Amino acid sequence: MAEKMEFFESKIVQDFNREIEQYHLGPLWNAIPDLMHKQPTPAAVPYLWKWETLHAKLMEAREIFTPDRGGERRAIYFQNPGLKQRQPWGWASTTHSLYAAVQLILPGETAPSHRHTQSALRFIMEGEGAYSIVQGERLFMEEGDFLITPKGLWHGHAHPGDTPMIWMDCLDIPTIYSIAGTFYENYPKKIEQPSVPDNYTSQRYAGGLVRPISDRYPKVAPLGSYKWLQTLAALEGLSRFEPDPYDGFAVEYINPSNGHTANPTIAAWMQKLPSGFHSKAHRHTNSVIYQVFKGSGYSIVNGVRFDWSKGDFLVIPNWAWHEHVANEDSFLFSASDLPIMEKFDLQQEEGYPENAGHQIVTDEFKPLLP
Ligand code: GTQ
Repeated sequence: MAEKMEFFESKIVQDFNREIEQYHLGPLWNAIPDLMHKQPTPAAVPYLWKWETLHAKLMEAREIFTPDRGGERRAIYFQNPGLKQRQPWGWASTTHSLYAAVQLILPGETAPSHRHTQSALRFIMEGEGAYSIVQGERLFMEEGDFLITPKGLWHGHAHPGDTPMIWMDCLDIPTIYSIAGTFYENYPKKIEQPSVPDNYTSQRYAGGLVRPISDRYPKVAPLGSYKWLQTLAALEGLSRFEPDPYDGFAVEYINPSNGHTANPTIAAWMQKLPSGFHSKAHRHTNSVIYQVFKGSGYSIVNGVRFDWSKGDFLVIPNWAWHEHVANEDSFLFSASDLPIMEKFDLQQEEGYPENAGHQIVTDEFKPLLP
């Protein structure tokens, strides 16, 4: 060991390491301990954003940014404090692979249609009356609905209703950025015009369990909007039985024509944690971004307690131990990079081995100063 240290610190090695930099070369012997960890050691940290802050900042942004002025969406993203703002790696990253944001649209506003190689999902937190238009279909949004725009599909939003609407966006922006896979295009006219009846796909799938025979052959997005009442009915049925020890009663949004995740690269779940439920702790290679849709409770992530209530966002980085406790019946929406890990055949999961599956709380979450 001492011999090894001597080698790394010797002048001849250090000089060499520096000298080859001018040729844009690097010494593996210096890099490998950081490049190849024994197990995932994400730079992203567990973090919690409170609804009070999010709501206040969105209200300030009402005046500061309008889609008419900026031609874009009024979205504020979650920048993981462990990842760096405005650095190619880490910018607009909530986890290493995923971006999440809250978006506000006011009555009368239009967010123009565009398309890109990033896949997107929306989870509706507050309000009603706005629509997203995807594949020529106006998908009118209500609280608790889940919407998808997989890569390459035109999508724009408009609000003919009369109450402000707030939703969560999640996209695989950091993943596509890091593999230099971005293509982006604005729609030639401001917003796509309807070419099929409103809420066409959710009507076609009103039955829930059966698919139109024309969708036997896989389509990218046969169903654009997953309605809250259908999701809730599924959870109520599940809740009559035993909860999953780690996740309570959880359902995953799937593509009804091929059975895969609704978005190709982002998994999305709705889970119900009944009042008093205390999950066991586990960890997995995928990261997760939680939105507290209803209820309150806390999660313990790597020994730190995060108290959450309605509207809050909690991020669990890859391979972090975590368990959840519900103070009342709680509904958590979550998005994760599980499909990305699975595509690389990297998904792993394990239960907390000690203390009957529960962590010891060593600290309480406090927001980090910038
Ligand atoms: O609403 O289409 O937060 O394209 C980021 C990129 C929202 C959107 C985001 C997007 C959108």
